[in-house]
Amino acid sequence: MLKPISTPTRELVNLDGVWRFGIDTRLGETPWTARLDTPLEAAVPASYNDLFTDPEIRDHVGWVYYQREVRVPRGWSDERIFVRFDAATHAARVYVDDALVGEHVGGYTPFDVELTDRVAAGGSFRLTVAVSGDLTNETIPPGKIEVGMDGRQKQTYFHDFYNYAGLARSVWLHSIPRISIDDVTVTTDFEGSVGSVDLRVETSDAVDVRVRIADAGGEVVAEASGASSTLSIADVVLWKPGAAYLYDLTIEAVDGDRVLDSYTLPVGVRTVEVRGHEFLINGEPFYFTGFGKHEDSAVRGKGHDDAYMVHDFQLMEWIGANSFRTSHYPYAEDVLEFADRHGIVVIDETAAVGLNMGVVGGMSGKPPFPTFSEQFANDNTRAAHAQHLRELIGRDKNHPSVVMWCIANEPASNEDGAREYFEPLVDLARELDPTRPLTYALVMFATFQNDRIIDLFDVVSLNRYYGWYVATADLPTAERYLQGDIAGWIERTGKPVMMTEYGADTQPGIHSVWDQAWTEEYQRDYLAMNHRVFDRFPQFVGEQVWNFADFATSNGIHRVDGNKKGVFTRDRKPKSAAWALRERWRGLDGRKPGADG
Ligand code: GCB
Repeated sequence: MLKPISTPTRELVNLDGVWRFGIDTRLGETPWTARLDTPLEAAVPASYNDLFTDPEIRDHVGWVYYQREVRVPRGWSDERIFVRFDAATHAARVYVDDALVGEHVGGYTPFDVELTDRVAAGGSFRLTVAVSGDLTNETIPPGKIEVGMDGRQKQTYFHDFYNYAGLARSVWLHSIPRISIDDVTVTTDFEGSVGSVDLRVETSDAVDVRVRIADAGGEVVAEASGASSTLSIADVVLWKPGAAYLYDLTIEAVDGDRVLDSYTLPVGVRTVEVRGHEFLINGEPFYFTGFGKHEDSAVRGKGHDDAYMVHDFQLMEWIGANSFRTSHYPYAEDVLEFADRHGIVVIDETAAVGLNMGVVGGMSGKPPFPTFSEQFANDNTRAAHAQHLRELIGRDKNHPSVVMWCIANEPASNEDGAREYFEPLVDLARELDPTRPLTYALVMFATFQNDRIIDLFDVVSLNRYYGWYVATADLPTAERYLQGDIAGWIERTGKPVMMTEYGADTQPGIHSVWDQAWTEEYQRDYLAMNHRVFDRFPQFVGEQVWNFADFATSNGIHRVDGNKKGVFTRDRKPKSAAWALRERWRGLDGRKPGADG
């Protein structure tokens, strides 16, 4: 699905701002049929949960309603008209005046609803959106709704970050021409100094297609015609980690000399490949440094915010991070575009976090009932997961920054049924994108002895907390565990191994001369121990610390005002460990610490 942009044939109107807001229990049966009878207003984009002081709103189970009036531009009478939600977490129903016009399930991928026959150019309409943050065993991510002793519904889930909901990304009204470019898939390669850009363009009707590529200075360097074509770029400038270079690809649907539709997107020429133990970008071994992140900030929750985005990338550059994982859901497209422009490498993760009943069993890892069963991750869950994968890859396939898909975080890959559940999803991902490696982030209970699915994937991504959840504050023991664990994976798989999570909760301001959990020194020493071990393995391809910043979680006795494993605080102040990481990472330039060249 193409992102709405402004081109010579397309226009868009941003609908962000303050919308009327209410929760279903305080509105009538069909609240969309009139002006919402509510004193509340909510900011868009923002999760609604932390905007209000009322606990009934914060932890509401059921639908919430957003509403505003929208005016359609006068000049759009010959155009097709759509409303686009960059995300509605986790499900949405869209109403124009009194009518339901569209629905969507999945909280982190965009969707369009066509309004062409419902609205008139120059006219206005009432746009109401019902959004539900509910999670069940058949949603991605999964959750559970229980009814408490007082009769209240309560949402629980199998991940620690707070289940923020609402319209956390932008909303647009946009137009496209009647005959349109519907999709494009870009694959790039190079040989010597010649780059190649392979294109598959989909159009609404059988029309002629012309394409051209301009370099960063605007000069056209390649042209072709036809819906499928391969363009060559002489003296290509590659997109590289830390040294982004983007060409502009312009696609036109034409009738003779008449341009019916025109669309421009940035293209980076680069290759990604896994070979033996190596992760190669442009044929060169790449070593990941960086973080698992969250879209999370005070008041906004998961609301996208350009200022936070810019600042987070600045801090990543300051610390020498060359990459991050979109843990644990697809991030706003603006973030990937920023990464494209700034040469930051992205592991793009689905929202499939918590497919693991073992986590309910605590550190024993014993599931109360099987994860892959009618009761939990069943065929409908997998269908939702498949649909989510289609939408994620459909949205992000053309971003040069995205070098790998992460299909799930910490699934019960050690349990019966894991293979049956994941094999079709892996096949689907490879069919949707044959060019990028696949991975999943491995939970501690999934060991090199008992995991059942690693052979389906390309990279071993370990989430390991030796020295925190296991061997707490005992780094000598933790070091031995970690050493054996990594060695076991290398020996079993022959694949590249990296760490996608390692971290220690740290309360800034607590200090100790001894190894004490929660102190700033312990976070540093814990990371240093991990790094010592990583550096012993030439097959090790990267380190992403958990987490970039402290983040909000649901209530629980394991968390004090959220998860504190951030290297930065929630308001992005560095803890001591930040300087230690900076010291290690700056200047590595994608090379393994200690590696030559
Ligand atoms: C994990 C999860 C992550 C948690 C983290 C923790 O394994 O993948 O979502 O936040 O551990 O801090 O416990």
